[in-house]
Amino acid sequence: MSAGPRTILHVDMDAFYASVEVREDPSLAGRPVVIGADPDGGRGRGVVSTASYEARRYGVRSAMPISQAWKRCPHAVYLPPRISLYADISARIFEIFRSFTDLVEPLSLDEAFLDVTASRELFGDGPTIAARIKREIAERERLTCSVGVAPSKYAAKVASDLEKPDGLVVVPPGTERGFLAPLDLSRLWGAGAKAQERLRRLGLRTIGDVARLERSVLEASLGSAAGGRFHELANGVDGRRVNPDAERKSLGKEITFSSDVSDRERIERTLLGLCEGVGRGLRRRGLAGRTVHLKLRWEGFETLTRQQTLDEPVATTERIWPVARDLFREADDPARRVRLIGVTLTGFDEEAARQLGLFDAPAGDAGTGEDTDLRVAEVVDALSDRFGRDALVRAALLDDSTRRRGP
Ligand code: TTP
Ligand code: MG
Repeated sequence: MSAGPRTILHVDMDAFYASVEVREDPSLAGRPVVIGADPDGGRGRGVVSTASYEARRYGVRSAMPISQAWKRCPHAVYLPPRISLYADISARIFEIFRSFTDLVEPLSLDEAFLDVTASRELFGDGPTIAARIKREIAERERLTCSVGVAPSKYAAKVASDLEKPDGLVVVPPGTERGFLAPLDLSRLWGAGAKAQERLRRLGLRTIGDVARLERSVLEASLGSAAGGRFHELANGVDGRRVNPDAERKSLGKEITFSSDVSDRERIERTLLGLCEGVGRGLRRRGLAGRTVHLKLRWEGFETLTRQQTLDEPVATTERIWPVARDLFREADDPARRVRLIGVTLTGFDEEAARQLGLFDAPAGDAGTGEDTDLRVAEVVDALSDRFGRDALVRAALLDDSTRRRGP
């Protein structure tokens, strides 16, 4: 990792679906365009996906019923969305992002964080890269976007929105707090209507007001987790990394047997292998999950799922396997043969994963059981990359599981 402040970009396409439709039909340029009509072009029961900036002047907004948009702007052009077209364009835009850095975290089809800290030597400083990305998207796709450049995700996200459309807002390192201070607290990331209402009742109006308040007062009003987080964000403190895997909400593996299996030991052995695969996948991505899901399909195709949520996120076979095995044993009907078995982890928690040492990890010394498991697992990963895996680890785990079976 390079020292010094990070350079993070937040890129968000302008009126994305509507802009694409205007590009496809230049006669729409400059006119109010509303995306979200029913497929027959009717104005029936749909909701607005988005509207061109011309239509927004009439108060048309995303998620508004089409009937209401029609009242506000009857002369707009109403079009049904063409998601696969937008997805193709999105893929090409993300290729442009990835030509500047591998660290691209997609937030939606039209929006991403980019960590370009290590790209600066090659492509120029943050504002230069932002301008290049805007130019390439304009030249190749004939679309505009808005970009925020900042040392943190939060400041970059806020910055990209300030001068839409076709904006480029730069927040130099060290100026985050001053940049955020005058903004309305509705721009406080993660503050929903309820939290905002509470903050306003404390007499706060701007992000700067939140920043100046004692942390303990915020914690007392909003709970320690949310209060603490808002206090840090308002003060420009946001260490969250750009995570290229963040869009991943679950990671799992499953196997369909070539013929239905009645041998319980073989099924458990297979499940163990799946747990190992999932654990490796999690660790490789710096993830840890809190919920273990088991999927079981009987002969004949009936399928059931069982899940268990743990107190802390896990990423090792040693932690995943006993849970998956118990879920299987509870769900199992030994009279029936098994066609498919699978295990999936969800409930990823980047913060917890960092605390477990999954990120930037020189693993700590003495620690929790999970720390120890984790070091073992990482050693096993490294060894198996070199020698191929199997016998050693699985034998050990199976022995262990037999022992744990006791009381
Ligand atoms: P946004 O980036 O939120 O909106 P936008 O790109 O249309 O406009 P802006 O210039 O303000 O960024 O969402 C991207 C696309 O996602 C949008 O074009 C349509 C779709 N979308 C919905 O389908 N429903 C919604 O409620 C929202 C917010 C977006
Ligand atoms: Mg957008």
